[in-house]
Amino acid sequence: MKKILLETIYRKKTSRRPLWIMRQAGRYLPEYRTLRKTHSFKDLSRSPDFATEVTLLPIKRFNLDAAIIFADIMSPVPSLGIDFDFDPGPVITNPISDNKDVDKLIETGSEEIAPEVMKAIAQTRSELSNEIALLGFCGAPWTLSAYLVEGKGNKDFPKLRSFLASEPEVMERLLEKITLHMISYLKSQVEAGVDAVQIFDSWAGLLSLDSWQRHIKPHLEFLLSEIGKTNVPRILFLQNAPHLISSYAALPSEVLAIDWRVNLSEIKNLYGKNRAIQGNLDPAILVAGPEVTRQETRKILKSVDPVGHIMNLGHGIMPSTPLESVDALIDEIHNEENR
Ligand code: 1CP
Repeated sequence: MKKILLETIYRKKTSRRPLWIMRQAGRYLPEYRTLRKTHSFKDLSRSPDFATEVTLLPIKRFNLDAAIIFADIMSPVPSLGIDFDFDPGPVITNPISDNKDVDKLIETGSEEIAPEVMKAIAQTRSELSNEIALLGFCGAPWTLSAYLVEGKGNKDFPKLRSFLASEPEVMERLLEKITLHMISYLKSQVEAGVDAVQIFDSWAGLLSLDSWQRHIKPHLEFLLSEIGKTNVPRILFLQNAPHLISSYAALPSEVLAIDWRVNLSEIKNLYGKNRAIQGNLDPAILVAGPEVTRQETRKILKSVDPVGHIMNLGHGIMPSTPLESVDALIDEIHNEENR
């Protein structure tokens, strides 16, 4: 059996568009909320058995074309020697503030980077049916550094941006170390059995084009080209960065994934000739209910050429999303030809 997600990535014609949902294993699922009553997020994500179970929850309930391994962008961070908690997002105990902090980051062998994630991948792959793709992921070097320097998610990340301006050399060393760590981490995921990897650059848009090209682009480009050697397709997701899309599109990746702020058919016409495009329904639409979800999904289906289009949201599904909206989205995708 072929995986329509992979077929679409390589721009083959398929019976319908593939669909998966960013953050599909999260708090909008009642089964997940029940598990969270008795276990912390850390407990769940650090146990291969729980991580496998949670990865499969959305697959059991919905007809989706990919599972994404239940972990967090912070999962490879403990092996760097950094302490943090979740509240609900990552909160770093001692954020990076100088060269000494960067010196302290541990350079480990790949077998020490989140071994629980590799076990969960192997277990999930063996339980998942053959036509469903399993996705691995990591945070982009910039997005991970954003948390490590700012200390937590924060509007416009002012501390991070000042740090880059005042300590560009420290930032350069931090990005270099994180990049090497992410390359090892993703390569291990590929060995453990993922079918594709997504690189989440959720905080891509914080910098000017000039600053991004000078400080960030070389690291991301190096990561992508190293992962390209594995021959597993790369999905590059950037969020809230319309001014950087053409630069991201020039980086090596099989799929460009974007948020809801931009017109997907324009993006596909501009950058989707030799690659696939993923996205981009506004997650807030689903919160508005199944009828609006149907209408807005149909608008995307009508305007975006199906060859090389992976349907998804433009960012993670919101915890307050009604399950009926997810059903409506799936129904629209599965019945596109009949409408
Ligand atoms: O149960 C809980 O309270 C924890 C909520 C939660 C979950 C379910 C967190 C904390 N992480 C996750 C899992 C997670 N995170 C997955 C697993 C797959 C899935 O949900 O289906 C993935 C792919 C991520 C990726 C992630 N984590 C990103 C990139 C994607 C995005 O949304 O932009 C980012 C930025 C994070 C950081 C993070 N971890 C958790 C939260 C709530 C956040 C974001 C909020 C913040 O910065 O404060």
